[in-house]
Amino acid sequence: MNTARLLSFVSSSNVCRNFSSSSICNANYSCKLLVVGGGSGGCTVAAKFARRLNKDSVIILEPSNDHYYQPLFTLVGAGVKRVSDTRRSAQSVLPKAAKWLRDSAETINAKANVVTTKDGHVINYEYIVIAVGLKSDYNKIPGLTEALNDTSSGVSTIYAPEYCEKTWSDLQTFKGGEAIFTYPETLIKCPGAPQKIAYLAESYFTKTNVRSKSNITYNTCLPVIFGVKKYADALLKVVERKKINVNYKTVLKEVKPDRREAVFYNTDDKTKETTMQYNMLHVTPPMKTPDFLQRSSDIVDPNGYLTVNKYTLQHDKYPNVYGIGDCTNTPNSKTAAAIAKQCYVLEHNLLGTMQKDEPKLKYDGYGACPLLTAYGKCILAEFIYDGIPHETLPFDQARESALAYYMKKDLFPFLYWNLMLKGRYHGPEFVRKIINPLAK
Ligand code: UQ1
Repeated sequence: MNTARLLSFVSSSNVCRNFSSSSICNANYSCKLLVVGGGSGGCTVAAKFARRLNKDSVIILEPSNDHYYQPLFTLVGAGVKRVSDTRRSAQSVLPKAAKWLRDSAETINAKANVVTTKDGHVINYEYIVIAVGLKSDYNKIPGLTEALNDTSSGVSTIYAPEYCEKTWSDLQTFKGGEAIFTYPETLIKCPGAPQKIAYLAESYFTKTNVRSKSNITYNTCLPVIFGVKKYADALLKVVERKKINVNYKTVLKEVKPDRREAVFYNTDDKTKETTMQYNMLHVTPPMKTPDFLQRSSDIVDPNGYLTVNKYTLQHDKYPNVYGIGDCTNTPNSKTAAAIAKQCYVLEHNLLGTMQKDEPKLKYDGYGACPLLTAYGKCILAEFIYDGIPHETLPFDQARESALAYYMKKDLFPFLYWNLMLKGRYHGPEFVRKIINPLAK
């Protein structure tokens, strides 16, 4: 018996189960498909392949016990949902026919088809899907972590399950003054959310009669309000109606919670700084890919994003490596709707690769962003690569609608938990073909 088989035997024996410290019992696993990450992309892909391949062919590497439906965090911040509505146990969503290792990837040797884990296990794979997402990089902003952890600081973010309810309590305690909303100078997930929460805050302040005593400011690193012109034009009207001050190319640099001050720089001239007083500060933190990818220079670009073909989702160097979701370098908007479409393309292309065929399907860059503009109102942006609108519904989706709001609040979470995570939802293209057949 060679060492690898011996280790694998030991790991599955009772000897190993009786030791909780994995450093004593490093196991050696082998699988046909390793899925790294059990979030939206990882769970969906694992569900598809667990169904298609033989039992025990798929291993999912995911350290967290909880799975969150992050698109609802904005509505938690606005007091419409609770954070518990967004959470399910990983156990309940990960496919039963796959093996879940509660551990995270530490290194990858893509030439040798081996991943090592934080707990010291070794996983040999034939094919791998990397779906590790994006994480918040709070340390990039001095003072931010301290401010977020202080319950009375007035500083919060809807980008984390531990802080999105703080946004709601900050909205309720705000009695006027300066409310500031930020957008960082990195790629982020859901690029619409930083302004959605500003719009909902404005509506809430109007409802509680503090709007007339307050200024609302949205500071964004971007030179435009939104990357797709059709929706940007509509959003500028919302900004005007709500009298929100927008400062472009303006990025949060530091938070000084003891003085309730936020320091911003200008992207054209970083030495140009402005200090603003706040009573409430909503921060969209800078984001980066997890350390595992940052360390894996062989498979990522200089910013740490997995380098895949933007149409096929296959890695540009290693044909048995695929990527999905927020951690890849594809230039689409990082949203759950994008993952719904990507998983269909990935499924077919990876199956092709497994049969020694070329990847045939192409991801068109589809992404969707339900831009909440008030309680009960939403602009449902849908677009593909190069900012080209690609709408599903048979009316102009740049118009604010109540239907889109209820889809965002109730329909999309339902589709997510009941179909998408089970690998049975690929976005609204099939609906679009039926109800909007003449659209391009
Ligand atoms: C969508 O399909 C989806 O997946 C469940 C979302 O969840 C996050 C969305 O936000 C959006 C906008 C879509 C697109 C669907 C339709 C029907 C327009």
